[in-house]
Amino acid sequence: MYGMVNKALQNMVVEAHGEQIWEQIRTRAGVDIEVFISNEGYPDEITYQLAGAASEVLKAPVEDLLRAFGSYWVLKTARQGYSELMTAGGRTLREFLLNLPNLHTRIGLMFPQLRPPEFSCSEVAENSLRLHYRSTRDGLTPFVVGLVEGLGLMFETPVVVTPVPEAHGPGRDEFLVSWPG
Ligand code: 1DX
Repeated sequence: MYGMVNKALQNMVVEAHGEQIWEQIRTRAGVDIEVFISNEGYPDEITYQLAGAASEVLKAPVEDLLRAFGSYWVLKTARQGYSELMTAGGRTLREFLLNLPNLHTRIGLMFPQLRPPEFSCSEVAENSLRLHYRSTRDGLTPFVVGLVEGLGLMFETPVVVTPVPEAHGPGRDEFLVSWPG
């Protein structure tokens, strides 16, 4: 993944726990890169190693960490660093979710090394929809829950995100997303 993602994870940990804890995590992960370059590609392995080591050092389930990271990504990384992109995504949570497929096409064109996930929506109602997610990567379902929760916070819309508990195979998932009327 682009260095941006690892850098965001580092920032989240450092803001909450300080530099020393990050150094512990980085060492435990066996990652000798001290500074990630945002627009450079890194092996996915590095991100997974860092997340796993963070889970061990912080004694928190990796799912909880990924979920928190999803919100952080939307509220800090994307909204502060790519505000135009996020503003163009829509004016409400519902609009933004319906625009996610477009947004990812655009992001994919901007950054050729990006392997963005595919999103689509079905069963679209006034206060709910079913979000389909298909990725080249495995194990990131909790990250996606956090991303949508972050969008809820961004639009000040209390959102409930429920992964549909059927097996869809690696890198594929569905979520029921609902918000109050
Ligand atoms: F709901 O892969 C809202 O590296 C959402 O399954 C979801 O393949 C907002 F400069 C700059 C750069 C850089 C900007 F080149 C990325 F470095 C991307 C900014 C997206 C804002 C996807 C990041 C693939 C890296 C992936 C979950 C899960 C998408 C992460 C969240 C807006 C982004 O993002 C999976 C990669 C950006 C950039 C946004 C993503 C890769 C998202 C969202 N994705 C790089």
